[in-house]
Amino acid sequence: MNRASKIKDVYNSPIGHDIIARILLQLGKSEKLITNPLVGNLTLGMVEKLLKKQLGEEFFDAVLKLLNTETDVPPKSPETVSKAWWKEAVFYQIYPRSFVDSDNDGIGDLRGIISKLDYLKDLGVDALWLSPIYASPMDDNGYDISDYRGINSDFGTMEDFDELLSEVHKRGMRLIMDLVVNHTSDEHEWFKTALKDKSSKYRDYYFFRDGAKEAPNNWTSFFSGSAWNHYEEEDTWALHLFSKKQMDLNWECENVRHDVIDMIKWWLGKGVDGFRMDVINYISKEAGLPDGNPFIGTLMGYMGIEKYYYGPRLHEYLREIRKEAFDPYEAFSVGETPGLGMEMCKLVTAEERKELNMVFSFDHLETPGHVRFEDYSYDLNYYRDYEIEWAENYGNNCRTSLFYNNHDNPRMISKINPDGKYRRSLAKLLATMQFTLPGTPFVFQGDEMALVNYPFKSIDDLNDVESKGKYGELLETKTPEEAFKIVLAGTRDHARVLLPWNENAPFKQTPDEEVTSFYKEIIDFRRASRAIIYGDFKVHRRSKDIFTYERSLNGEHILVDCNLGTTQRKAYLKAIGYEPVFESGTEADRLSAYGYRVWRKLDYEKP
Ligand code: TEU
Repeated sequence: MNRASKIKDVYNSPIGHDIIARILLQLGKSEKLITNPLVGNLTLGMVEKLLKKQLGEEFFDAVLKLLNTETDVPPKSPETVSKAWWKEAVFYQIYPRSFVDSDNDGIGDLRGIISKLDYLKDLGVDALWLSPIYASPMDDNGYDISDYRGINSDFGTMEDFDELLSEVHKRGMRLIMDLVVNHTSDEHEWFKTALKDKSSKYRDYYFFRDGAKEAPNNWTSFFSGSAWNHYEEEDTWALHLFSKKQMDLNWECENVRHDVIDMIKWWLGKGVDGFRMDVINYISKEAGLPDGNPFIGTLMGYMGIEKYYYGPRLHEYLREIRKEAFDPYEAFSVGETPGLGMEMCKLVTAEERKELNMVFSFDHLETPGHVRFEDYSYDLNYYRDYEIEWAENYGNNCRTSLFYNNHDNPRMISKINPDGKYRRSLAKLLATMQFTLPGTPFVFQGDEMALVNYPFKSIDDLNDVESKGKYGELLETKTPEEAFKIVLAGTRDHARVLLPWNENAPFKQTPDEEVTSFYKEIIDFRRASRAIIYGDFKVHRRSKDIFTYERSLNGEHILVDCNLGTTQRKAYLKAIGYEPVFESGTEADRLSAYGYRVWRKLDYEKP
């Protein structure tokens, strides 16, 4: 690609599609802007001339560099979906710090998780994902690891972990851990040695720049401020994309890759079934760590992100980890890949590519043109369109992850509609879609209780390093009240409050038993349906607040009818020869607010 390339050709290339789709998403614009012939036939050079003032000098250099880095195209989608346990499984994410506090010290722990394994088994969970439990100073609640082979004493001991793993397996469940290898804590031995001894083998494990008078580039941290720490005494700088205590590992260094692979094999050797891989798409940085493009940095909110979110050696590193560590143990991998579009995700997860099994993409978690730190009403019509896009285009050799909450986001029910009278209906509507759409469901702890956001009163109530950084940044231009209001809308702490079943939980929102029972029933229903797990997907209706779709395989047909809003809607009436299996209301011809109906074809005989 070059400046003579037409917009339509760029949009038709995998990486070009993702880059343009991301820009449109951030701007809240429709793809119609690009697909109309007038714009589509413009060359990049023409657009550069027209928008030079807005885009700045090197915008197209940055875009073309990214475009031309990737020379592969995603493999074609095969006719059918291959079988795998992780396509049939329902996963459940546990954030150990707030799940179950068995010793009443205010922090969840491993023995608490053990005490809830029967509950999780009964709910229908097949696999657990544990957020980090390793030794850590807890600057980012464990995503800052100081010893990959140690257990944080807040959570318990290695013996507790061994017991947890054994009890999980006894119940026929699996357990995946959180692999955080884009960075380590600054209290990790590797970093402490590297900082003190420039001749140490660990010096090359990180990004140090000696003797510079100012930060080596303009990159900013996800947790506010520069992405560089300055060490006066050692006259050096070191890179951290996240908190000041989370130091980026240099994956160009072969010893880093070797030590990470060793560590992965050590955990897999203990019987762990796989890993969720934290910001794994950030591990390959553009050589020389060049300045980020100002237009892109402003648009994305993070300067420099285009220099590392889909780096030049990403696929090579992922293949190496897969071949050396995961494949020998037939271990499962799901990468956390913020910012990757669908085509990039295909290149990272298509089965033939032998990189990751699945990824978490996050573009469905905010309505286009909005950001997490913004108090707005999330539009489920966007969620519908996003899930249809992935169901129809991600391919049978790739597997969508289905989730609407995690430990990094406010609770989805509150984002859609904070009016308590809709809490139960919304919880069940979200579950209906999560357990009948094509893909693998990931339940976040408390989804099955219909949990909502917490009414924090002040910044002092918050624990999250990201939120505190954001608050400090906002105070430069806003009053404390204005700054807190913005942080409250998006703080990750909403998802990290001690669950209400704990004696000392600050939040006595009663778990909704009816919702929990619904989760059990619909998870059970999904488990018995090959059409849902492996079947086709067909849209029957998609209009304002309406989403009606059908799943089918070998004569089994499941039809799902949803009302995505609060106004009563006409139900789908063409379900002749079907029987209702789940329904939120009794009037066959309509759907109540956030109503749903799941039908099963009558004449189907299970093989
Ligand atoms: O999160 C990375 C990530 O996608 C979010 O942190 C996002 O980049 C950020 O909130 C800006 O929108 C992973 C973990 O899930 C998160 O808990 C950690 O804080 C982070 O990486 C660093 O390890």
